[in-house]
Amino acid sequence: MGALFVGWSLFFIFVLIRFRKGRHPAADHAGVRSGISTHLEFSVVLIEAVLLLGFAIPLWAKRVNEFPPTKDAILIHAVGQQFNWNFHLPGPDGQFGRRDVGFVTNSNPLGLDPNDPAGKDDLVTLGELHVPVDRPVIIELSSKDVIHNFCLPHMRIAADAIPGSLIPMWFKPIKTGTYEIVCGQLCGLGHYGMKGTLVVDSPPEYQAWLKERAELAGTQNAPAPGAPPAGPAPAPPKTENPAAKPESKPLVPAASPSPNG
Ligand SMILES: [Cu+2]
Repeated sequence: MGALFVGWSLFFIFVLIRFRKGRHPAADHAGVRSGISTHLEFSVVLIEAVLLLGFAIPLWAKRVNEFPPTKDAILIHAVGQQFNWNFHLPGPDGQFGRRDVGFVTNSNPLGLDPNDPAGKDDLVTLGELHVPVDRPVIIELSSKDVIHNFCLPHMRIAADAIPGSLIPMWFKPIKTGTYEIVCGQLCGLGHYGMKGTLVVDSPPEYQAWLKERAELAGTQNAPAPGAPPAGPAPAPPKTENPAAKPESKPLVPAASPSPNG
C-alpha cells in the first residue's frame, strides 16, 4: 500500500505539472490519441484480477476453512443476543452441556439443561471472555434472536451469528492484553452498545480465571486442567466468594443410557 501511495502521489504531481494551465490555455476536447493508456489500464485490471482471484481469495479461503486441530485448541460457544455476547465454556470435562431454549431464564441465559451431566461443570460468562495466549481458539457462533456478527477487529476476524446455525471461526492470539469484541451487524436499537471484552491471558492467569469462574458457578471441586502454578504465583485467584456454595449433588453417571434415548 505504501508503494501504491507513493506511486500514485508522484503520478498526481506529474499530471498537475504536465497539464498545467500555462501550457494548455485552451482545453483539448479530443483527449488522449495514443492507445498506450488503454493498454496500461487493461494490464492493471488483469494483474489485479490475477492477484485477487489467483492469490488473495484462495489464501483467505484456506485461512478460514482450515481449522487448527481441536486437541490443541480452546473451544468456546459464543451466543449473541440483543444486546450482549454470552460465552459457554465446556469446563474441565471438555463437554458442552445440552442447551435448550425452554430452559432459558434470567439466571440461565443460555438455557443449559440442568439434567445433563455434561453441563454440570460448564461455565457461562456474559460480556467477558478470557483465552490463553499462543493457543488457537475455535469459536462456534450462534444467536438467540436476530443476526449478529462476532467481530474481533484486533484478531482480524469476524463472522455472522445466525439463529439456528452453529458457525465456526478461529483465531490465535499472540499477545496478552485486553481487546474489544463488537457486534458487526446492525441488530437493533442497542446495537451500538453490544460490546464485549476479550482478555488474552498468560496460561497461569487463564487457569486462575477458569478457577475463579468455576468457584463463582458453584463447582468448587472443579480441577483446573494442567495448571500447576510453579514458582512465584502470578495474579493469585481472588478470594472465594462466600455466597457461592458448592453444590453437593452427586453427578449422574454419564455411562448409564438415558431412558429417553
Ligand atoms: Cu448484535
